[in-house]
Formats: sequence, C-alpha cells, structure tokens
Amino acid sequence: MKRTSTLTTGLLVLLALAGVQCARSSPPVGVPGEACTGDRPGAPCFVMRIMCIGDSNTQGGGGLPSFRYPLWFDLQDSGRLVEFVGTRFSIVGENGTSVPNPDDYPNYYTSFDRDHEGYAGLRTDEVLPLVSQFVASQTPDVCLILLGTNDVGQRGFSGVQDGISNLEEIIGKVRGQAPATVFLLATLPPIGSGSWYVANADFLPVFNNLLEFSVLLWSTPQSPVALVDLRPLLNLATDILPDGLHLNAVGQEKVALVMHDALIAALDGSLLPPTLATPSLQEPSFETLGLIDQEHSTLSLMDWVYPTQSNLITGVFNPGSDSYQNAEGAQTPVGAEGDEVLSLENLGGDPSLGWVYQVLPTTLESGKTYRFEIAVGQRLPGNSRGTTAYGGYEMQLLAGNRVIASSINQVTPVPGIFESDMLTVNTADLESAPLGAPLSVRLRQSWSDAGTATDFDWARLSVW
Ligand SMILES: [Ca+2]
Ligand SMILES: [Ca+2]
Repeated sequence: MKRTSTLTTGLLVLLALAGVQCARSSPPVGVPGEACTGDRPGAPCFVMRIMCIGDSNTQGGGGLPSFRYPLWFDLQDSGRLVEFVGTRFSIVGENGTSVPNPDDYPNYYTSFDRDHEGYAGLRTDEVLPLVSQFVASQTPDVCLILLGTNDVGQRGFSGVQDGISNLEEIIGKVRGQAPATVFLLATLPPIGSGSWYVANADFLPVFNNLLEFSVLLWSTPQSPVALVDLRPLLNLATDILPDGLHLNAVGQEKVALVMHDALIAALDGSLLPPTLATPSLQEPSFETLGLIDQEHSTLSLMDWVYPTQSNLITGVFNPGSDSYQNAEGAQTPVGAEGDEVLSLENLGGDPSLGWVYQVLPTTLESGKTYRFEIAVGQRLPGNSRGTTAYGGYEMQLLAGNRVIASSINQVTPVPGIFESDMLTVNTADLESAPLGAPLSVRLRQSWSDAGTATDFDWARLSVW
C-alpha cells in the first residue's frame, strides 16, 4: 500500500531534511530549588513541571508549533508557575522550510518553553521503550499524553487493544520513577480522508471509549489519571489539516484551551479525592514481620516501598545487644520503638537512588505545618551482622514529586543508640507550594562505602 499523508512518512521526510538541531530553549520560569522572584525572597520555588508526551500532534510540524504553543501562553495568562519539560525541543521540519511563522508565533524562540516528548510517527509501543530514560532526566509533575493515533490508524482493532495496554504500561513506567505523577490522557482527534488511516477511522471511537473507561481503573489517590475529552470539541472540517491527521491552527487553539482547564484542575488538586483529616504513616515502627532477636529479613513491608538496586540490602532487622544498647531479645534499643528497625546496608556503591518511601493518602494543604521525624541508629562496631561502619542518612518530605523539606546527616547518632532528626515545613514558607499534591516521606543512606549500615525506626508525621 502506498502510504501518503501518514503521521509517519510525510513528517519523516521533513525530519530527515531538517537534520540540524536548534539551540536548546531556555524556559522563562525558575527551576525548583531556585529562589522565586515573588514577594518572599529566598523562598523555595515550585514550578509545576508538565511533560507533553505524544506523536506529531504533540511534536508539531509543517510550521505549526502544536497545541503546546497556545497552551503555554494560556497558562501564562492564568498566572501559573509552570515549566514544560522533555528531552526534545524541535518541531518536525524546523531549521528546514517549516519554521513557525514569526507573524503567527512571535514568541516561539523567546518566551515559549519548547521542551516536549512528542515523537512524530510513533505508536505507543514505540514510545514505551523511551519512557524510563526521558523520565529519569526530566522528572514531571504532570504528564499530558495525546498518543495512539498511529496505533489505531495503522493497526485497526489490534491497535486499539495494544494502544490502551501500552498506555497503561507507559503510566507504570513513569510511576516507577515519579510515583506521584498526575496523568492527563487526551482522546484522539478525528481522522479524515486525506490519510490512508481513514480506513481504520471507525476504530477511533472504540479507542476513545475504552480510554475513557480505563482512566478510571488506572487512577489512584497518589497518582490521579483523568481524561481530557477532545471529542465534543474537534471536527474534521474546521480543525484538521487536509492531510486528515494533524490539528490546524484552529484545532491547536481548541485543544490548548481544554488542556489548560484540565491542567488547572490538576494543579489545584481537584482531581484528587478529599484529604483525610489526620494523615498517618503506616508501619511507623517496622514491626509487621515479627522477627526474633538477631533476625534480618528482606521480605516486603505493606506500606514502605524498597529500592531495587543490587548494591543495597534493604530489610527489617531485630538487632541484638551487640548492635545497640538494650537490644537484647525483644527489648527496645535506646532511642528506638519496639524491637524491629528498618535496615539499609550497602555492599558498596552509589546509594543516591536507594530511597525507601511511603506515599500517604493525604495531600499538601495551605496554611499548615508538617513535621516528619525519624530515629536514626548507628550500630556498635564488631556487631554480628558484620557491618563495619555507619552509612549516614538523608530524609525527605515530598508533595507530589517535589521535595519540600530535606535533611542530610544533621544528626550523628552515638554508636549503639538511636537519635531522632526532624523536618518541619509550613506551606506558607514555600512560594507557590505544590498544594493538593499527595504527601510522601522517604529515607536513604548517604555514603557509598561497602559494609556500611544505617537503621531507622519510629517514623512520625504530625500536621497542625
Ligand atoms: Ca521498631
Ligand atoms: Ca532485639
């Protein structure tokens, strides 16, 4: 079959012609951790990081910058501190003959944030293997996904089935690295007779209906998934180019408006279920496994998630008196609670991604103070676990994927006892705090020496 006017071929030709990459865009807004320039000088700045993932309708091409351009300026008009993130920054054919017309898109190379994850021509199964890498380098708070047209157009009903299943896997891969991400999934735009995909256009409503149902199944309190319904909005005659596939300038504006409203809802936390009155940490004392004296187990806990790095041994330990004072049998080590503790041991190597975390079923609220406390233990030298030294620690409190308070080695416990460290943060002290985002806490070792160990116990969270 001759494939003309597909999301793949026409644009790939342009892409090949384009060749050269443009200079990277510099987002006009601040980055997390840098001070904002608002009325609280020096306050940490939380800019919501939005990652647009999709095919050519997200990448843009043929001189059209995609819905991202009007969306960006709609968000600016709403006064939102946002940043588009992604590892890509060009439209198809940019640097060729298809640079966005400066009369129509005057701010394309200046105040527009061009970063994206749009891949012209790709199906869900082709984007899926790229996800872990681009999320690792550009952690999003919100993923805006418009993907699946190439699946349905090229493969009909099997494209529907595989497309939906791959979207679920894409969400899973993002959550693997950014567990509190909000997902906004757009329904697919109509397909016209300008494209050979039109032979499978009857499967579009099947895909869109299945997507509408699936987002309900995929959504969790920690990581909401919502539909951005383009169906009532778009029609072929006015919003799609003659190629039958791509949004024209009018279509892009329409899509941007509905995506803007969905993003505002996400940023304001209204996609999340109501907050629980009293947030509480589960398994605060790591006693679930019921270990006997000197026993160590790497079995999973119910509510704490362990890292999977092979250089780190994460588990629960019932220390003996050769590790901590007063730890004989089922007694409580000095400064700890109960008889079991969380144990992080390093076989040698980087512990920086070795976070043990717990996401709470509660969200960050304005005008409140949050305090996270934990006891940190340094084992006695010559202990029977065979660990030779203390491994240090870092503790963090997060809202969404954002660190809102952090402490690294503020306390050095005396060998043989536990000492507590605490983080306290009031949302009023955070400029543009990620309100509405789910809270989580996490812990890790801080030093990379082989044979080191750090134990944690008695986790406490208070809010007032
Ligand atoms: Ca305990
Ligand atoms: Ca013991």
